[in-house]
Amino acid sequence: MDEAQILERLRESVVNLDIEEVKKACQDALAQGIPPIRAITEGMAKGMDIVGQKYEAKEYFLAELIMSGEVMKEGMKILSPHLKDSDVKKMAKAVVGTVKGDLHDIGKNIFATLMMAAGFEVVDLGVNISPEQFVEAVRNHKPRILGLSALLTVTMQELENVIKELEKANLRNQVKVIVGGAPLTEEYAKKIGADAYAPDAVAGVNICKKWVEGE
Ligand code: B1M
Repeated sequence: MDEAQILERLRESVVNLDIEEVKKACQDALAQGIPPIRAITEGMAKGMDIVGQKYEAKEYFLAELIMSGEVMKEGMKILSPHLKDSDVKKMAKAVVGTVKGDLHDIGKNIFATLMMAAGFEVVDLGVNISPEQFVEAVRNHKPRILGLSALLTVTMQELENVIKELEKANLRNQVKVIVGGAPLTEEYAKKIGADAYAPDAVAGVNICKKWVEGE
């Protein structure tokens, strides 16, 4: 089976909400030497896009959204350990989390895993994190980078709230803030005063690497 067929199986297994098949396809991807990041971004994540389209078209409902999240997480369990590069030097600390009111964590988890693989020390706060909790974490962990994820148009505003709260606490100039998530844009990130917008997790990690390497 060639790479294109395995990537197609990865996509299909997510769309079909098939946990056993996603596990097999992930194992086959590794056995075939497909880079895990490709299996994630070109395989499973593309399947998630189709699930989203089916949800919008009312072919899928909340139960299917939940299930697709579980399927992708099972696949991530198999692929994530292979993203790690044991030779990487410790680069800097990053705190990451999904903003208040938002429970989507798959993109944020991919970003966190790739950051760790690149040598960053990552403190993952989880989902539904309030501006106050982000500020507390910045105060306690003193990271160089704060990574914020938002997947809903209704939670985008929370990104700005976090930045305002950092300003109030006089901590804004101590961290670089990077934001990511499907509804965001470069313009929006600029407007709310973030230091960077990442269209995907790989781009996000590259931006963070440049920041710390340039210091
Ligand atoms: Co939700 N959901 N969901 N959902 N869900 C979306 C986001 C939606 C677009 C589906 C749709 O209608 N097409 C829609 C949002 C519409 C909008 O606001 N514009 C939606 C909705 C409406 C909802 C609910 C409101 C549904 C309801 O209850 N009626 C509800 C809200 C719950 C809440 O958060 N309060 C809800 C719930 C859920 C589940 C919990 C069931 C589940 C999430 C499971 C989980 O995350 N553990 C879920 C899912 C699975 C989805 C879809 C299908 C897939 C999301 C995903 O994981 N994508 C999604 C449709 C879609 O996105 N196509 C949808 C794969 C992931 C790899 O992509 O997270 O975008 P993504 O991450 C990307 C980039 O954005 C970027 O890197 C990743 C790729 O490399 N990135 C970063 C993300 N964060 C980053 C941070 C960075 C850097 C890059 O640096 C810090």
